[in-house]
Amino acid sequence: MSNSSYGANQIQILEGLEAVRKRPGMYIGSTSAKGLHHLVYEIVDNSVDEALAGYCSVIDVQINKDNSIRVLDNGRGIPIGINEKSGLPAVEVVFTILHAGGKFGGGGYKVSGGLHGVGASVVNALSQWLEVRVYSDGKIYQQRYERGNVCYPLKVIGDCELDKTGTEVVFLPDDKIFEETAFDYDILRKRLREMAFLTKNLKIILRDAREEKREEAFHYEGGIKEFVEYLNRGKQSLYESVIYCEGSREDVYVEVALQHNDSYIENTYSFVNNINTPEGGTHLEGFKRALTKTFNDYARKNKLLKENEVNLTGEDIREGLTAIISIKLGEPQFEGQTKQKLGNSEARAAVDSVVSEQLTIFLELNPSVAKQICEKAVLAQRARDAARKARDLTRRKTALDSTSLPGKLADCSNKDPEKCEIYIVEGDSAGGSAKTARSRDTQAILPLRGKILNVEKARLDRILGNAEIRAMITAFGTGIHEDFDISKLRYHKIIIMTDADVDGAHISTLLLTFFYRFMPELIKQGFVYLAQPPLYQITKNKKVWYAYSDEELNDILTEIGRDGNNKIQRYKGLGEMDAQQLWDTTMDPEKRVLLKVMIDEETQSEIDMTFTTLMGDQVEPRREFIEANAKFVSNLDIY
Ligand code: TSJ
Repeated sequence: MSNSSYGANQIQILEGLEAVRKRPGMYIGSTSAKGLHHLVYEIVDNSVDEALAGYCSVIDVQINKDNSIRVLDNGRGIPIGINEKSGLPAVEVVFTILHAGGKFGGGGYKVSGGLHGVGASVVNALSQWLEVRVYSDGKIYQQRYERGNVCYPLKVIGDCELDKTGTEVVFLPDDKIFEETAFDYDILRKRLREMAFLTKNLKIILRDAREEKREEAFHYEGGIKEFVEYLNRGKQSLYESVIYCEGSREDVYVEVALQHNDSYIENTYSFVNNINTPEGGTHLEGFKRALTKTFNDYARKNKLLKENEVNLTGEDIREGLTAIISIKLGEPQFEGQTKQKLGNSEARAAVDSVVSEQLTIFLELNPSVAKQICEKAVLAQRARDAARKARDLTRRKTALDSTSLPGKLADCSNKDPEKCEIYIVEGDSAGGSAKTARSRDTQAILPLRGKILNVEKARLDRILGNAEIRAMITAFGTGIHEDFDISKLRYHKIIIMTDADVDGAHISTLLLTFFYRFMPELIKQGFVYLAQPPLYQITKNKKVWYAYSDEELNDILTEIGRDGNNKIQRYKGLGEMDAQQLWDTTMDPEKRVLLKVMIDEETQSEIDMTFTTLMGDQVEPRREFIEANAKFVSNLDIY
């Protein structure tokens, strides 16, 4: 290689990686914690590709003491031979040349054959230092880079066993680029486990070598079949087996796993090239089309639907369904506002064809499973009819407006929704205090009796027949489901006020679940809040303090002195406060603290999973309830 050509290459390389350092967001989305963790996925994706190509079975990911990351795989090793075009070893090209068509630059992503290492140069550019070691031909090759710059040409640093092959990459994210450089084990855990589910037979090990040592291995021989089992854990499945379809059509590789449980909620997750597509797209359409058609055909043929009965809808068949659709294809096209919706029409046809063909066979071979699903769908169909009637009822009521407002509601006199708030209060006695305490002009009070219906465990007809839920729907004025109209909302603050105990937390979660499932816009547009009643009242020499946490209680006691003159009252419920206290601590807009409930679009699917686990039947996952609720609340921003 002549000096001049090496020089020209170097300049190009530096310009490429400099562009990445100038605008990191263009390449990894952001420089927040999210972008930081993205670096790991960019590297691991390459090892997963090697696994998909059939050459790698173990990927070992470690968070080192200094917050650097080591990824080690047992694949073939990034080729060390000279790349013709650049005259450099292929491994150096991978790390120093910005590959066109990176995931954020638009363009392609090849599943097999070439184009590996997309993203490796980006990670390199954004790392204080990065070292790569390739184990191949009984030798260990190494190269080091600092902020993307080559420290020395690729060199042999030692020997290894002849049959050992693989790639090892260690990198330390640049604290000049990232706002946050500490890795979160649980964030990596979630994505790596998902990758392991999506790539059967691949073992992914995750280790934390920092203070709190942790180590786990994710290895699912059943792949997405086990993913479905995992999602259905803690639920009663309708039948034993997870239904699995797999096949290729026109270079689209399709894998689908599904199983119904006895709930009424659908949980379908779709992936393209191992990346979640929360907005779905053609692959999901193909799946739904195949499912609807195959079950209707089967039900007709086997007289589970009579001639005079109408077809089952897709929704009927998907009631209680848990499903994973995972496809791999060469050039995914993403559409829609967020570019997250798959657009390739061949994906629709491929999923439809694979699922129709294999599901038909499965149903023929498993008539008892087929019958159970069809019978559940027929029940869903009937419930849907009943629900329509119930909904017509709420519809007529909203049309009549305030004259038909629920009797328990103490409405406010102001008619400007922007100024109005509604307190949804646990229990009649607290409701009574709240009615006395409130500012009548702008604050409405709706007391709820006891626990509200768990909407994750009831069909629509029962939900709409429930008095507490009907009261909320009519009070809000918005209608529900397809009738939902946010512009009719009568209060711009919907404030949930429950006791500060486990039951109160449970009621809050039930209410949030109802809003989330049936009126998600309320949450998305930021109209829902949680009131924060105090846990303690402290009195000393006729002065009064309120503490909203144990920590705050301590602070107050330290400040006023811990002596016999203190009287501490632990509030077990809202009912223990009189109207004045309730106003002072929880309702006075000048003094109160409200938590605003928000959904991060990104974590939407995670919340979906959280809700269904939370609200499922069985005891063990229930135990996690408080913890998960705390997590949900910690996802909320303090208003
Ligand atoms: F790209 C990278 F640096 F991010 C990276 C790549 C990081 C890690 C941890 C592993 C890898 C990687 C790449 N593991 N395995 C491979 N395989 C290849 O690059 C490879 C090997 C052989 C052949 C061949 O055709 O013989 C082709 C490729 C793409």
